[in-house]
Amino acid sequence: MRLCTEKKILLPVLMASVLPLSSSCRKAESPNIILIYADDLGYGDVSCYGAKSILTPNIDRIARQGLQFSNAHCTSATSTPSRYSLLTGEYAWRRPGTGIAPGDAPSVIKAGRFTIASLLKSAGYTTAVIGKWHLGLGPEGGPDWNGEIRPGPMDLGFDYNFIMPATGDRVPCVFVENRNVLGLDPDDPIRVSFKEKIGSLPTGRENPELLKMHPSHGHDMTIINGISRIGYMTGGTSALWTDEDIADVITEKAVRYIKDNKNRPFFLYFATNDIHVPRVPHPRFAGKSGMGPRGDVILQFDWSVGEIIRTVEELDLSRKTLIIVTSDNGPVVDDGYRDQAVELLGDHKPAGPLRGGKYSAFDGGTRIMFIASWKGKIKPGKSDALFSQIDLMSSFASLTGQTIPAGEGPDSYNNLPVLLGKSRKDRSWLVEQSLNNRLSIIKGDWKYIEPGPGIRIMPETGTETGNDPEPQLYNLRRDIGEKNNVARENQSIVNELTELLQEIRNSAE
Ligand code: NG6
Ligand code: CA
Repeated sequence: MRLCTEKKILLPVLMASVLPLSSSCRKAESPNIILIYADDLGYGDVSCYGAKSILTPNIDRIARQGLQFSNAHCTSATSTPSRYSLLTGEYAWRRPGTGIAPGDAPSVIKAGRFTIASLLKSAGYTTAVIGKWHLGLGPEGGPDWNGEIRPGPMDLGFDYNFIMPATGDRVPCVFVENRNVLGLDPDDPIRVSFKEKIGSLPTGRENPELLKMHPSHGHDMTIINGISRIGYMTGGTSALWTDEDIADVITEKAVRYIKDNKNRPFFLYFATNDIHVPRVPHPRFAGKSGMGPRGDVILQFDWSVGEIIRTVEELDLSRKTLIIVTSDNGPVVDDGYRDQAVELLGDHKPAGPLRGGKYSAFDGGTRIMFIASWKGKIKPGKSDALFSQIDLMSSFASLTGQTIPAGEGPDSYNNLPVLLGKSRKDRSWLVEQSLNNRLSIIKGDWKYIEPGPGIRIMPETGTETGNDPEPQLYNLRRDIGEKNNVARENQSIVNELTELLQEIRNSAE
């Protein structure tokens, strides 16, 4: 079928350089799409992006076979908003309630909303999410862990889901498969609270002697598998995950999914638990990096990537499969557990040359590793084009010949030529979100961080937040480390970017 995809243009003048895509009409294709989404993996955490003290041979291999981006961005410096924008094509800061979701949050994306999964489903794909969800489940008031979990990914275009509801450090520590907690014994129901202690399970605060990994900040509530978490839970004993096995379990599910669906177009959103805290590698990776658990789970993530690409190759699907490897936000060293990440970091720079990290308005928070590979279609190489994950929705629409319904994906633009390496043209601008919804905007060489109150360094994590009561302007081409604020000398650029940001803010449908 030959279809024309014409994405509604919100800011025609501003986005003119991205659109239209060779008159927006191209032959629809339906490669399998595997989106591997790491958690908290830094720009400098993998060897093809310059890491010296840690080797990631599988990621390096896919980078050599594909296109390695040096100027790609997620939309936010934390998980839930980045994932929200990735899946909906809408900036999370436009929607209240899209901040870091608690473990019992209701579905953050309203059931029935158009997502990347529903887009690909309408293009005839079978779709799945395997791994970290962190976008809430169930109705207002939260999910019924002991009954049917609805709404969930299946109400957002995913035919299959095998997920961790929130994060590894939040209760409940169970997998959800489609609409149910996996392995739950009805006689041992799950209860969860983020307000007060419930049940009789020990907590990290009261029984630190029971811990195999101690918190450095927060994370002192219910102990599961020797690790105290955020939140309290009781029951569900037979359903609890074992942290050491999470990578194996979800990677095996992903591999099985690829094998089972090898004969039809599929979309697999494989969102790993690695390298988020608590960092608990399988024994075969423990101690292997020399950098403690944080380094070990980078090796584990690399292994997961290797299993996926090996499966694709063995099934002879490389020419039919677009694989993307990227991360939800930048790196953090101490994110709440005493796991030696700080002590054993050595010379390693998790954010590479970038300043800040997870939570931060500096590029360390939101410029991420991004690799796209598709044998025979994407010419191996490097791209320094300014690219945003939020454009995946419209780019996939263009690829598969689909139209995005009016009002959906308002911030997603068709950037397929850049994704496929046919163009190196920068996105006209992009917006980054950090803590407290502070926004930054990048346009060409310039990055502007809006002023506002707030702490400069997070005491718990040591992250430079990028918060400043003064406007900040950096020339990223000359100063990738955002060291010299040149706002005063370039008032007209500050004015231009302030206005542009305001215009974008006001441009919601
Ligand atoms: C923070 C947690 C942090 C991590 C983060 C979410 C504390 C003190 N810190 O609130 O450990 O869980 O939320 O990370 O509780 S994210 O990558 O999923 O956004
Ligand atoms: Ca994250």
